[in-house]
Amino acid sequence: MWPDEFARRYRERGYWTGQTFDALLRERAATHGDRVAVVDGERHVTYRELRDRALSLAAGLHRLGVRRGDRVVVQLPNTADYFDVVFALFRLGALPVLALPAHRAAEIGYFCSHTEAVAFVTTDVHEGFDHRTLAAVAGGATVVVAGDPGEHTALAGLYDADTSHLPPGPWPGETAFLQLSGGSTGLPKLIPRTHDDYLYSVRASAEICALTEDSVYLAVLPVAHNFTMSSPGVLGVFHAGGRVVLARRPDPATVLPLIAAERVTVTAVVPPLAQLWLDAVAAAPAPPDLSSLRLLQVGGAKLGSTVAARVTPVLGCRLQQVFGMAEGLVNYTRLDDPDEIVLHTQGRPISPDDEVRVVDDDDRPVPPGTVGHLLTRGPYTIRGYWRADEHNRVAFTADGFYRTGDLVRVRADGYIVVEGRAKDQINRGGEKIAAEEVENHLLTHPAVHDAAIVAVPDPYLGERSCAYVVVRAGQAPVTLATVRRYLRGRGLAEYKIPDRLQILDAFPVTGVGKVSRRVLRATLRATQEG
Ligand code: OOB
Repeated sequence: MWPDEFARRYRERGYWTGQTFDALLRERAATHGDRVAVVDGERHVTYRELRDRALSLAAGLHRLGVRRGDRVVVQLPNTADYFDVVFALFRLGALPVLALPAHRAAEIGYFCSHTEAVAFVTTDVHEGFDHRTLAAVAGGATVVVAGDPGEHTALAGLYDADTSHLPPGPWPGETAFLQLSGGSTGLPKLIPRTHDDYLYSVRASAEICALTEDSVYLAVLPVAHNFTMSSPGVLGVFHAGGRVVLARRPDPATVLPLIAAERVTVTAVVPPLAQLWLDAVAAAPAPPDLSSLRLLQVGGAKLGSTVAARVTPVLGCRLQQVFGMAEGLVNYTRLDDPDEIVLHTQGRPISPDDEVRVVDDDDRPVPPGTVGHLLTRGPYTIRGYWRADEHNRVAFTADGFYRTGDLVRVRADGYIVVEGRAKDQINRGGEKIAAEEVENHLLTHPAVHDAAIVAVPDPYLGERSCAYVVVRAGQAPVTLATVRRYLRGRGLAEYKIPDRLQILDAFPVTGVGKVSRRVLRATLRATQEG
């Protein structure tokens, strides 16, 4: 948490206003009660209904034993249920642990055990996968299922008409939920966000993106991801009193008709999706009606300027680049910025109190305009991961700056250009893969003597992952198919499964003594082209 002098400053400057998520929804139900908050297929939920549903679900979850401070792993696709669940937990002061629909047994099992979750809320079947099978790794957590619950607790059965026994809610300075880090270590890290800090980023983002009660936001990426949730995302729309339309799938065939039918004004995507939509619209024999669309936000990975330049001519809307991270700092190009900025930079920070430092390998500031490591501190950037003291000593500086792992250049006008990455992570079209996490799984394979996961360039996703493997002497060589099957069998999310495999007799020798895995990965990356 923030030292007192910082907390005081952030309050004095009006960033931390003392509002909770529950209060936000209560206020919106009072001011915009009859307006539609969420559209999920045929289902329309007004602000008043959303607030009522969240309260009665809070009562039911409380009856089930969920208490303030408890952790609840939430894994739901883009459905109206998601909002009932998270706002119910916010009301109780229980902490949603925001898992993604793509997560499987390895991730969910770890989240449940690491957070000692009291409940795991998921769905029945989504994209062909039966999420109820994950109950096997939920440990002591009560399994709650949206849809057909099988042998588990039905979410639908938990809405309790009697809310009189609800205890008082949390304080705004408390942790409201745990967000997942993209990660660069063996085990995913959890990010504690408070009501105060998160809602500041939400309100400020809604203002930067000029959201109003007439905004219609299409949620395409998973709603639990920081981009979709708060940049300005679904919460920014709720703050403004607008309408959230949920897309079950991100493909053009689903999304383009939805934009036309619901008169969507703003949406957010990762670069590969932007490219896919652009290609689909450009190739359509009869162009879809995108006349309502005002803004396409693109972020999560670097957007090439060639793709960026196609957005306005093809879609007829403005482009906004978003460079953010679940740990905090979010940068936006502004709606009135000239093309030069919108096409070629990743924006500038939300807050005048976002501190941005660009340093060399020894933490010394680099000359203005040169590339270095981005460090940041501010009113909505965490000071430490949840229960990770040891890792926090390396992930943060002594004076509280977060080491983003991104290599950037800050222009004279304050705009940031992302030039690369110094963290052991693969950014697969916005989905983040921690090299060490996948390597650790690979190393459990009996035929694998050593393994390194490295990014390879990809024209569509930006990067894909390649597993470099040294096979154990006397063992039959592994193939891409066997490696992929093996990792799936270990319950790893599909996006983390290597796209390619390279078998090596030995890893390149990179120096004397113990070879650093970071150096090894860098060497492998450098030898890739050959
Ligand atoms: C967003 O959040 P995360 O936590 O999934 O990933 C953060 C990392 C950044 O550190 C950076 O490495 C990369 O994703 N990144 C970008 C980028 N936006 C994110 N790299 C280059 N250009 C960009 N525009 O990805 C996220 C969170 C909130 C809003 C938007 C994205």
